[in-house]
This record gives sequence, structure tokens and C-alpha cells, in this order.
Amino acid sequence: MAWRGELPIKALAYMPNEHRRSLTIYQLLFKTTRTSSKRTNPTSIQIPRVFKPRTTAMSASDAISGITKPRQIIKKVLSRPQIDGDGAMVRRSIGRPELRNLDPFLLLDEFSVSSSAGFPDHPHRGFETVTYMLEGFFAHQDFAGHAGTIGPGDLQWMTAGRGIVHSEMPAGSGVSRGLQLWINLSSKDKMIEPKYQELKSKDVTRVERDGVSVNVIAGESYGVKSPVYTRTPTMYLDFTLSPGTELHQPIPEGWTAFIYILGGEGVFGSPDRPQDSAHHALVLGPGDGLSAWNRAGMPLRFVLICGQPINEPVVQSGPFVMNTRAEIEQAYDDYRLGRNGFENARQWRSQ
Ligand code: FJE
Ligand code: FE
Repeated sequence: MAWRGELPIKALAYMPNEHRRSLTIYQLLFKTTRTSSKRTNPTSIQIPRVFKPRTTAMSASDAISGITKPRQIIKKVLSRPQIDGDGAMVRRSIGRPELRNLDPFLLLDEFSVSSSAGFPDHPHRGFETVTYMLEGFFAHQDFAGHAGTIGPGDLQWMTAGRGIVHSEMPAGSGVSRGLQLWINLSSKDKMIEPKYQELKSKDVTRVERDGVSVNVIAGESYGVKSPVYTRTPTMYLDFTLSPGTELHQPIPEGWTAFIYILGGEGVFGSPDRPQDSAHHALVLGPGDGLSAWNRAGMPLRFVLICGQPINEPVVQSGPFVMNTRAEIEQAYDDYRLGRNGFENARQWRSQ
């Protein structure tokens, strides 16, 4: 495939010398190595002046739902289209420069990929990838012989742990659209055995109440739980609010939380906020729940993603996310030499 060719000079510029020979262009696509000694604690997130939180008391419906400290929107970011992988269009929200320190989350991409593009053979270590399909199909294969295809509403929760090498390519005709979330693993879990949790759409827990429907990808909503095991405690809810409805969803205090809007328009946080629309990520401040209102004439669809912060140093270089630079060096060496979980990496190629 074209992307397996020589590394262009531009890509080389992003690589530490000693790793350049061992990687394809593909592994270099995340151009920055990032380091932070301590991830931002959600309770200490700086609140920009433009998003001054309300100080008024809770509304009547918050009281009914048990939310006493509704979370307010402290940051809003539009995800713009960019190209990644092999010609694949992604709208990145978490992981772009404005939204980096959202411990335990590393990346959220809304991808929209045609059959000529995709994410060919690449490694991961130290975190989890969660792929949730919205439209069309994606086929995956890994270096341990695991393979499958996921379609609309299906979920793949992959714990890369010590190492996965895989390909993720669109299947079937038409556009393949979905969300991919990267969740960090704590130091004690970074080198665990890889694991997959796959759920077909029909097996994803779904609840409907008062014009609100929710797919419970992880965690719990309206008293209904997802069967997915989250090593880094995570809640992932896909909500659709009919016109004229509202939602009051409890969220554990101290957890990092954000919303990503998929369609329609909604009011989030407090009833006097202006409406927000698709492709926006909204970061929530401290509190114990989210309120949302659909005052538009069409359905409002968004995901609410929350997680317990890990509070450890994060050193990310492309597909590897570890705690120290030395561990990143180790990951590159292991990948190149086929060791410590990357035993099959050297000879494996996707079909
Ligand atoms: C990756 C560049 C990448 N977002 N959304 C560098 F694009 C990727 C990568 C993805 C990805 C895959 C899917 Cl199916 C959906 C994505 C980025 O695979 F892992 C590195 N290292
Ligand atoms: Fe991947």
C-alpha cells in the first residue's frame, strides 16, 4: 500500500532519530510527543471568563432528578475536518491542541471514511480504543488473529494494554462513520494482556423515557447498566432527545466529563445558555450531573462521556501512551524488535 513507502522528510522531522527507521509514515501521524507531569485535575480546570458559571439555585427538574450541583459548560471547541491515517477524514475534538488535558481521555475522533481510505496496520500500547459505529461498516484485524466487522450501533472496546498491532478499514459501500475514543490506562494496567469487548447494536443496552432515548455504551442511565467492563472507570452514554424534551443525568463528582454533539441543537448546563450544534465538544465543570434541553424542532443527539481521572504523568508519542519517556523508548524498541507483547508484530501484515 502507498503509505508503506519511504518516510517523507516532513514526517521524519517529527521523529526521534533512533526510531525513524522502524516506523511507517502511519505511525508518525500524531505529530507531537506530549508530556505533562501532572494531568489537570477536573476540579481545578480554569474557567474562561466567557463561560462564567451560573450561581443561581438548581431548577425544579434538577431537584426531581437528584442533581444538586448541575455542571456548567466551561469550554467549547469545534472539531474541524482533518486527514489522518491513510486519507481518512476525522473531526478531532479531544486531543487537539485546545483540548489536551482531559484526563483520562486522550482523543475523540468523529471519523467519516470512504472505501479508498482507512487506518492500515499500526500499533497501540498503554491505553484503550473505543470504536462506536454510527453509519456504514468497519473491518478490523489484528496480529493475534482477531478479526471482525462492526456496523451501525455496534461497539468495539479494545484494551490495547502491552500491545496490539491492527488495521481498521471501512467495509461495504458508502461512507463509514463513527466515533473513536482513546482512554488512558493507569500505570498498573498499561502492560496488561490485550482484551476485546464487542457488542452488536442489538446487545447495546437501550432505555427510553419521556422522549429521551439512550444507548448505554458504558456505565448507567435511568437505572440500566452496560455490560462493558471499564478498567479506567468510564461512563459513555449516547442520548437522543425528541423536540421539547429535557434530560437530567447524574455524573459522579470529581470525574472529568464532556459532551460531543452529533446532530440537532441543544441547550446544555443551564437553561439560559444559547443553543449548541453538531461537531462541538463541550467540557463540563464540577458538579453532580448534566441537564440538557431540546428546544429545536428536530431530534438532538449527543454523547456524554465521563471518566475518573488517573492523575499520573502522560507521555504520548504517536500510538504509544506511557508514563515516562523511558517507557516510550521501550515501546518503540519492543515494537521494532518484536518483544514484550509485540512478538507477532514483525512478520504480521493485514490481508
Ligand atoms: C492512530 C493516526 C491515526 N482516529 N478513528 C495515528 F489516525 C490513528 C488511528 C485513528 C483512528 C482509527 C479509527 Cl478506526 C477511527 C481514528 C485515529 O488509527 F492510531 C495513530 N497512531
Ligand atoms: Fe487503532
